[in-house]
Amino acid sequence: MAEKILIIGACGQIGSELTYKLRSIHGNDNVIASDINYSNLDVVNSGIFEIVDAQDYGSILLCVEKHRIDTIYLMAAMLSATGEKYPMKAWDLNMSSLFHVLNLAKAKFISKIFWPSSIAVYGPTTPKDHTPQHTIMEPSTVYGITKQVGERWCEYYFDKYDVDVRSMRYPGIISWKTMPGGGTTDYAVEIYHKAITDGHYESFLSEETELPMMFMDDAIDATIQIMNAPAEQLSIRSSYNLAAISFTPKDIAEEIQKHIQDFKITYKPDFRQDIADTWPRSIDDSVAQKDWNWTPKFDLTKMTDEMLTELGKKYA
Ligand code: AKB
Repeated sequence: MAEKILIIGACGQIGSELTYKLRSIHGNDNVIASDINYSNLDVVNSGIFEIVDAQDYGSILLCVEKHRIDTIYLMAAMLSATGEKYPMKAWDLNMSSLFHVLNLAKAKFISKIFWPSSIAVYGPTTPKDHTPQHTIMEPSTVYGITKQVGERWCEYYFDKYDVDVRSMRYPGIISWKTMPGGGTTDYAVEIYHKAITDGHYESFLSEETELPMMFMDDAIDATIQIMNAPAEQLSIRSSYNLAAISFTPKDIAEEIQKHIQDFKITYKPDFRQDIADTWPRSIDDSVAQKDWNWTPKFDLTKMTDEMLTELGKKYA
């Protein structure tokens, strides 16, 4: 029997691309996309789609039983910037959805889980450069707290209940198909759109704010790689550090100017600057490299080429 996959949060930035990629690998009928609403019609119309409320155990269970789901990718979450505006909503969504999926696996309704963590697990007391896999973690955002606590629960469910849950700490993810929503790293997507449509971007982070980032194709490859890795190769059952590129708003603007000479950037840091200032500049992902052969394919130059080419077509 083919593996049946459910993606919760399939209308979002990463969930949508994961849906397309998993369907190309497993076939349309074996990958069920779901979300709380029909907010992304490209996803809704691309195959089987179900309305699932990630905060409602019964809603997820109904879908799992209807489609005989084996594996869940839980991509629904409230990100760092929105989480600071709605702390209790962020806590409720991010934690209850994780518990529901972990408990479905504990009760043997499903056999495997992917749950993304984030560089937001780190905080102001964490070493900022080449942040190691195991280090000080005192996150100061609600989102970061939910991800750190979530990691502890993932490891707990693996140790105590043998739940096969796999996770990685995504950096900021850059893509052209679906916009991100509510994150601190979102500027690195918006800047490409504005470069093409307006020739100008006002950055909400200061010019020297360096953060770990990754092109979507690498993030999707990493996700599929960790899910395909033999269980005995995975030494981390909380969440793996993952890295590709680190850059500042100034670096990305200079790269764009190689394609669009008169592109201008100005800087007006807002509350998201305070969040970014607590996160690492770069990440040491040597454990992921060793355990499941992780290596990224996109650097800033290659990513900028692809972003501007694809968005150029979109806005033509
Ligand atoms: C955010 O900015 O909140 C996210 C993340 C780094 O997890 N993109």
